[in-house]
Amino acid sequence: MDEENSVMLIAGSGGAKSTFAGGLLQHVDRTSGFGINSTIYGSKKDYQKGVRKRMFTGNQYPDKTQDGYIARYELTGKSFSRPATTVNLIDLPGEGLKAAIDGGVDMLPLIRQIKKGQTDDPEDIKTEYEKNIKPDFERGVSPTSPDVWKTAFLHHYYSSDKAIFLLNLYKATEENKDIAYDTEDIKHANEEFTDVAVIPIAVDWYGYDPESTNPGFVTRMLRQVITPSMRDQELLEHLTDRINRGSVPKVADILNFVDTNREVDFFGVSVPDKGAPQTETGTLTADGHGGFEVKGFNKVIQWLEQ
Ligand SMILES: Nc1nc2c(ncn2[C@@H]2O[C@H](COP(=O)(O)OP(=O)(O)OP(=O)(O)O)[C@@H](O)[C@H]2O)c(=O)[nH]1
Ligand SMILES: [Mg+2]
Repeated sequence: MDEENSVMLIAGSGGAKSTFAGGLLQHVDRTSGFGINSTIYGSKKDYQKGVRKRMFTGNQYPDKTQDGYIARYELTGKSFSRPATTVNLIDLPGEGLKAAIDGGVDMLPLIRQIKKGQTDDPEDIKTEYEKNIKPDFERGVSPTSPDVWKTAFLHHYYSSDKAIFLLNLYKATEENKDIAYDTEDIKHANEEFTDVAVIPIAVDWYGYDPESTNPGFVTRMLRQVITPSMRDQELLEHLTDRINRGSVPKVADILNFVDTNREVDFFGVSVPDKGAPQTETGTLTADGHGGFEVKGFNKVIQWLEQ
């Protein structure tokens, strides 16, 4: 592995990558002793205007990512026990994503190719990325070819040592949007990475607060003893009770997979919609300090530190 504690975020189109990026930043900004050094590769406009400004000034969810960017978050701070942790969020443009990740006409989905060992050799991918792709990214130019995005994605995948599968519950269950990965991909990643977490986002839509202190200290301690991995058993039960296998089989499969594969970590986050869980307003929930609310990102930091 190239980097000490490098984390890759995996999510498809509309998978809440931008919202997660803004939410993590907000959490860190609000927590004393932590900091983020962010470096943006590719479209700075997508990130600065489409994510930062929309969320931090407009109190709205991010714009749909247009040209694509890679946000590299380096977590710093004296409270952070692993100062070299970096999180890479690759937000491909919708079109590029369609071709590169969801699979074009003759192409197996990218993540599926990884599992089948059908991608180019990781060393060749790295060389190609460093030599022919990275310079443009650094100049703020996003690739226009799906193949180039594909190489950028694969390079980060192969050089990370932890992976987060982000699961946007709002898009996947309310809008029935396809997820770019399935349980087989998570299983494969679990063999390849030192740590894998499935993180549902938009749990506010299910009326769940990841920071609530239920079900009580003793129960939580007991559960911690039984399942030492980082998992929110209450969230798992909460979602399993409410998510219908008939209407969203892929999400139900993932929940079931996580339930039986205890080494996969599982906990939720949200950047709550002001109207959740009743109505979708597209406006973020005010935090009473002139900003927006974020929930559960303390767990993300804990997970990054483990
Ligand atoms: N209620 C709620 N909705 C969310 C949350 N996170 C994401 N969403 C919804 O999901 C939508 C898509 O999120 P984005 O962050 O734009 O997803 P993305 O992966 O960056 O999407 P593209 O860049 O367009 O591929 C948002 O506009 C919200 O409607 C959340 O925590 N709570
Ligand atoms: Mg985006």
